[in-house]
Amino acid sequence: MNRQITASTCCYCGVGCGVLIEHDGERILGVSGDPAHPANFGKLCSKGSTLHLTGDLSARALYPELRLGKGLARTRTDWDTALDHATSVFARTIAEHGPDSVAFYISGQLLTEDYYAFNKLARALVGTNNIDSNSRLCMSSAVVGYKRSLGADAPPCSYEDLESSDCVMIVGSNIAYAHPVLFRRLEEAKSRRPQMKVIVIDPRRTDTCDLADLHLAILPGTDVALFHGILHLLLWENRVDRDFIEAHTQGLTELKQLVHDYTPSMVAQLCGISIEQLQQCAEWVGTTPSFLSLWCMGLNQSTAGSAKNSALINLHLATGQIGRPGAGPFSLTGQPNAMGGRETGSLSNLLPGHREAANADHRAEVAAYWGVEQLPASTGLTAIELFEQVRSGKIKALWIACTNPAQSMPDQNAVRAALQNCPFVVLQEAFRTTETAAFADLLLPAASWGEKDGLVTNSERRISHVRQAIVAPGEARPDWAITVDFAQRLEKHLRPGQPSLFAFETPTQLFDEYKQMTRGRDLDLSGISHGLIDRIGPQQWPFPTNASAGTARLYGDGVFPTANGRAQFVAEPFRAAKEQRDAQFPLTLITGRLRDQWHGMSRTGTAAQLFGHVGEAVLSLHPQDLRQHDLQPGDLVSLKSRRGEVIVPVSSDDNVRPGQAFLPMHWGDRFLKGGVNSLTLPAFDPMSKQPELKHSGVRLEPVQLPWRLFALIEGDVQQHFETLRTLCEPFSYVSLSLAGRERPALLIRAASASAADPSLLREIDQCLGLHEGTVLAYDDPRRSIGKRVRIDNGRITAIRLAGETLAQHWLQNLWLEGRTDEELRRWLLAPLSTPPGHGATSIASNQTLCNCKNVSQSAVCAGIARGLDLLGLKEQLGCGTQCGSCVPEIKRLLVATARPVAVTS
Ligand SMILES: Nc1nc2c(c(=O)[nH]1)N[C@H]1C(S)=C(S)[C@@H](COP(=O)(O)OP(=O)(O)OC[C@H]3O[C@@H](n4cnc5c(=O)[nH]c(N)nc54)[C@H](O)[C@@H]3O)O[C@H]1N2
Ligand SMILES: Nc1nc2c(c(=O)[nH]1)N[C@H]1C(S)=C(S)[C@@H](COP(=O)(O)OP(=O)(O)OC[C@H]3O[C@@H](n4cnc5c(=O)[nH]c(N)nc54)[C@H](O)[C@@H]3O)O[C@H]1N2
Ligand code: SF4
Ligand SMILES: [Mo]
Repeated sequence: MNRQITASTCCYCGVGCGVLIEHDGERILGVSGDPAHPANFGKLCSKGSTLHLTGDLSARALYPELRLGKGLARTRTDWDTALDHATSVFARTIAEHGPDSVAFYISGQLLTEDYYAFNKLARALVGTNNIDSNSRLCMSSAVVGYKRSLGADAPPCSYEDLESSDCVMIVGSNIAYAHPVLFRRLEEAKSRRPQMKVIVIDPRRTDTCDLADLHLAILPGTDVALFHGILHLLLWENRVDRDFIEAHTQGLTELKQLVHDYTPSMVAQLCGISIEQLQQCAEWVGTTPSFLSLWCMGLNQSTAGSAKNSALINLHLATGQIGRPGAGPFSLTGQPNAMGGRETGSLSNLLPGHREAANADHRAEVAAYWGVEQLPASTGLTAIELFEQVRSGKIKALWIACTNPAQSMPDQNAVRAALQNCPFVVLQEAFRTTETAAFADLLLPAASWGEKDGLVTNSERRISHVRQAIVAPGEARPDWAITVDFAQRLEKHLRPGQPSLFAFETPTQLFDEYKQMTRGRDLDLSGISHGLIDRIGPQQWPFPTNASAGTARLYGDGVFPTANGRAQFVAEPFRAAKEQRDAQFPLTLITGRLRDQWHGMSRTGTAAQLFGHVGEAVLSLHPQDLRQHDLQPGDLVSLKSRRGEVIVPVSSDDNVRPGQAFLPMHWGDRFLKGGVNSLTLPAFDPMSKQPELKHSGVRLEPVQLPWRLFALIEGDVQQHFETLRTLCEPFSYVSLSLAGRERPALLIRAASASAADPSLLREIDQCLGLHEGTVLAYDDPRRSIGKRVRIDNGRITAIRLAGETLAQHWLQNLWLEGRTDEELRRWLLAPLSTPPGHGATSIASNQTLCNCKNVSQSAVCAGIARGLDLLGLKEQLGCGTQCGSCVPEIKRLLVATARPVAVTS
């Protein structure tokens, strides 16, 4: 076999790790960290290191598919027919209803060249600013924060600053899960310099707190009050940098008046922390030689997201902690190329090169460069507004690329109604399985990671090359090529006889045209090229023509890209989150990420191994709230908000505070009936227009769903997924997941108020292969109880329990261990399904803590019981020795099981 290695970049988070792809030109065989890449120096997290196990071909979109009417099925077509059809619908819609009747909704996961093509298409050719991206749900509050406080959308720091800082404040970021390789770098830095202080500000006690010297579990949404409270203390204790303030800032007088009222007692009470904690935090911030803050969605996804960002930056300006090693306000970027999106103008209010769509001079500059008469002056729609306009019928043709709004947008019932209502939905996707795919009139198969070529910018402004390793499967094409091909067809209608705006044949040509638009601007990339990155490695912008190296840190001279060169203090009062706890909805629902899943799971959800850590969507509640509702862990509840309902099992978790609940964001309607975002609200920040995905008012209602179903089927998981999900639609609770490693299986859990129709059960059995072959069966139709186990070559290959499912975990273990002993036969013939001698066993102990070395939680606990410490566990079990993502959790188990040791004097 012709094995080759291609150096590329991980397609998941904004850390932007370099990966070495091992492949044979057609298949990706393995991945490892690129030791030469300055973001990760060879490390990868549990997601990056399993990239080669994801992306099951049977889940991929391989051919264009078109349907010619709602309710019809899409059928395979060829690229010419597909794009000609799209062209004629777009041309007709624009002619009849004007350019603002169409819209583009794109993604922070596109490459820079893809973005550029989309921007030119929307703004220069179609003539609309209706081009927004999922970064609106992610980074737009940080964009506003940087721009109004510092003058430009530029994170000023480098990853090295994180390592050299004396005090790191992590706010609203679960970096241990969401940016694991950076967390690893921080861990190492702190172990080298234990005097380094780490403060974590998060309503939940996350794995990130493992590194914290101080954890402030503030009440959701109260960050602005906290930051003002810290500033209050800094000012009144004279721990500010007067010289810096004098020379490089403006606006402190007004802010000082505002924060006068944010007294320690008022702030402590409002935030739900102690005055001592607040004082400790302010003391560290005010006295440390270098102060760096890191933040992510806990600040941005808020109706006060812009205020939260600026209030945090205020602290850096007051202490002069910016532009120096180890210091600065450092926003973590979520998606791999959300930064590139911001640079190329991929939010409706922006234009390429950090320009503004509302600025007439900027529009004129861009129009002149593109050789068009003018750019549209009308305001473009932002994500939430855009889907509202789709629903109201104003947007009549919608082009979606590289995002799954029918999973990730808040208020899903409204979003699905919009998609249902839209006359023409185009979806450019790598996977045909997503929730949004169900609404697409035209599905265009996109090449995905490892199959396409272009540039991405990570959180520290570093541009890396995403290189193609293998050919795209089927007829999938790279995003830039799809967009350019469509644009070339559309310009024949909209600009007949004029020279093409889209004479691009390679991504390099797109980049070379784009980069000239950044010349002389804060982000100047004019010195960068694909070739340069290949020669000298990934570089941080600005990188002007003739530069020999990138720029590690901004604002070292105290000059900011504002009109008068001064940074701006922003004085905005604290405003509470939109939905406060009340009698009707007494809990605050927080949503966020898990360690091993990526967003809507189109990719990570194809690898059974990535379900080992967390296998299903479970609502975390404080033990006190469980007791109050008379619930046991594992019980199903109906979780209701003002917008929707989902049924989920509960778990007891004292990492959330009473009155709060946590649900992972990953489960859409495919994996969990209804999907998490049917609960969340569309309210958004007035400036950034970023929705408040982090806090919604919810309540728990008991449900009576006595009839249960559990099914497991080994083998081609994707083949069964859609069929079984559809068959299970009549049940109230439906949850799908994968399990196993070498021999993956699909798992289904469902519940219903009454027994399933026997004919439905027969269909499910047929799909599970339980209608023929060696099937052990027991039925008690009177009690609607049934058990079926299929055995092939002495191993369990399929299971179906109906009625009650007490034996599900026991059976799953038998399946995993490949056992079919006498116990199984005896259990099958017994009228109840309770497993022998077990009661209802829990799967929790089977949870895989260490994915790399496949070490379970129970093995780690047994090791701890034998007296092993972290080093011993690593040596004996191997856990935590590869990617290290599980180390915080192992440490937590060590602490939890620590026994008092007798001390002899
Ligand atoms: N494993 C994994 N990693 C990812 C992703 C993924 O899907 N999976 N997605 C990537 C993307 S696009 C993004 S945007 C990032 C997101 O990265 P993060 O923002 O770090 O992740 P989240 O879990 O969404 O939210 C972070 C924390 O905010 C806390 N929080 C909630 N409300 C508040 C509040 O009012 N104030 C404060 N201070 N904290 C609050 C939550 O409890 C949560 O722990 O992750 C990136 N990395
Ligand atoms: N409740 C709640 N909801 C949230 C959040 C939250 O914290 N809580 N976080 C929000 C945030 S920060 C974000 S960033 C969004 C993310 O939300 P989405 O953007 O919907 O997330 P993904 O599932 O990553 O969607 C990317 C899609 O692109 C497809 N894809 C992958 N590679 C390619 C490619 O090369 N080309 C094309 N064309 N397609 C490709 C994938 O299959 C996938 O379906 O979710 C938001 N929603
Ligand atoms: S931290 Fe993990 S997910 Fe993020 S870029 Fe690195 S390997 Fe990929
Ligand atoms: Mo994000």
